[in-house]
Amino acid sequence: TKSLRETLQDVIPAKQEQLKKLKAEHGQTVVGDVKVENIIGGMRGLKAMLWEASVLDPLEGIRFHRLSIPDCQKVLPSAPGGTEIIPESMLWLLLTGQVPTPEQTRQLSQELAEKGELPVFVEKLIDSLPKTLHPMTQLGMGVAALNHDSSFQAAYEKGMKKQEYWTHTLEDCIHLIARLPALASRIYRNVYKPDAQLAPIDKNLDLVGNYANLLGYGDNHSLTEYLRLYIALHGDHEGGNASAHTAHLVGSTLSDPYLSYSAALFALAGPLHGLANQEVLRWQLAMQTEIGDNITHENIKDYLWKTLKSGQVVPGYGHGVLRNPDPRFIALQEFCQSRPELRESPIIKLVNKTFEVAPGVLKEHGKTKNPYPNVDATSGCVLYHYGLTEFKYYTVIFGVSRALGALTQLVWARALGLPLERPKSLSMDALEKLIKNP
Ligand code: AMX
Repeated sequence: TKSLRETLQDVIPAKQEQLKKLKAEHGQTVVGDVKVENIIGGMRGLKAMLWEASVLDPLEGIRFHRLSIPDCQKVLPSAPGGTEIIPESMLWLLLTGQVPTPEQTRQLSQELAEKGELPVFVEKLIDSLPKTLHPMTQLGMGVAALNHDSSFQAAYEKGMKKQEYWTHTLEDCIHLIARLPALASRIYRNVYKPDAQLAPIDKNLDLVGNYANLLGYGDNHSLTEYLRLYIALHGDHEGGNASAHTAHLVGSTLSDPYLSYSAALFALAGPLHGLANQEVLRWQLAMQTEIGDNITHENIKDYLWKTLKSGQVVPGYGHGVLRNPDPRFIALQEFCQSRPELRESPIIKLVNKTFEVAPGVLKEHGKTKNPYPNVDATSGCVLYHYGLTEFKYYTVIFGVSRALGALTQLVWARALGLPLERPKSLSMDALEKLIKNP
């Protein structure tokens, strides 16, 4: 059985060769136009970034190295006693393009558990923060502080060769992922359960097994399985989304993985991105309060229009790239349908009923290019059902997850020697001049 590092050593040379060939043979090949609407429209649709681990198709959704979500659910190993994909198997797939064996997955789980403790100074830093500070701010601060032990930064100071960049990047990425459960659960404990004792990391458990334990939900097998699936599925969504792109941009300056991912977390903290799952729950609960027990299509429709007419977006609907229901949403809904207690849950029922009505209303409203749900339309509501009701915390769980993809890309960016990112910007005057004189 090969280790993760040996597997990467095997696959990197072919990728380096592929890039060299692309550069040499197609450096000047044109693959798209830049329109003024791209420049003023948040670069939507512009093909301008290399990202190895996943590609997002507008209709079909995400594929991780060619595997769709249902493919992954068939082939990626789960935890002992579980049935859902676990983040370790997704991380292995993202990093290497290969499906790990159960044994390889266990080895990775073990390594992560062994590296999972936080340095004492980071514990003290987090404990010193006011509990009123948003959990995402705390997470970003904690991740940035972990760069104290960055292997990449230490080796860079000593003058490492470019060929060694990726190995040190990988060590940092593995350490960071390993420490996220301890960091994220410490924030949860401090903010919401100040009297609770944090469990020690169990060296025999997988990453999410430990995370659930640390959060105080270790005995809830169903929630633990949901978190495994949730964190595996949110791991990567190609490169252009704000959090992934931020990690890539900051990493391109050769900032270490801790600083790069810390920056990504602050992009994730925005309401149009990762904060949406907290917004969805707030919105669905407000809907429930307003319409009471009389949950009919008509009442939901009225509530949707009320939201839209007040100038707000319908949270959990629409997407920058997707033009169909998000297959991650579908996968989480299937998880709910497979469990009787979730099928009967009032909040999950409300999410389902909203899904039956919202696309029609959004089409009639006529603004969004995608009237269908994204993953956030359900993800937080399931947590709420399980009793994890502190919705300001939800984006932290997303933040634990997105590390898988964003950090994978940092390894690839250093292995491929990708350069500093530096697009050209223009003022409106300069743009007008260019339009007159292309
Ligand atoms: N409800 C109401 N209006 C919406 C809408 C929604 N759910 N989604 C998009 N629109 C509006 C936009 O605000 C925009 O209006 P404007 O022309 O007045 O500015 C118009 O439709 C066109 O937008 P778009 O091209 O369809 O979407 P986009 O690429 O600009 O934005 C997104 C994508 C996700 C930010 C947007 O759909 C949105 O705000 N959705 C609600 C928030 C949400 O669910 N975010 C989570 C995204 C997934 C994630 O990152 N976790």
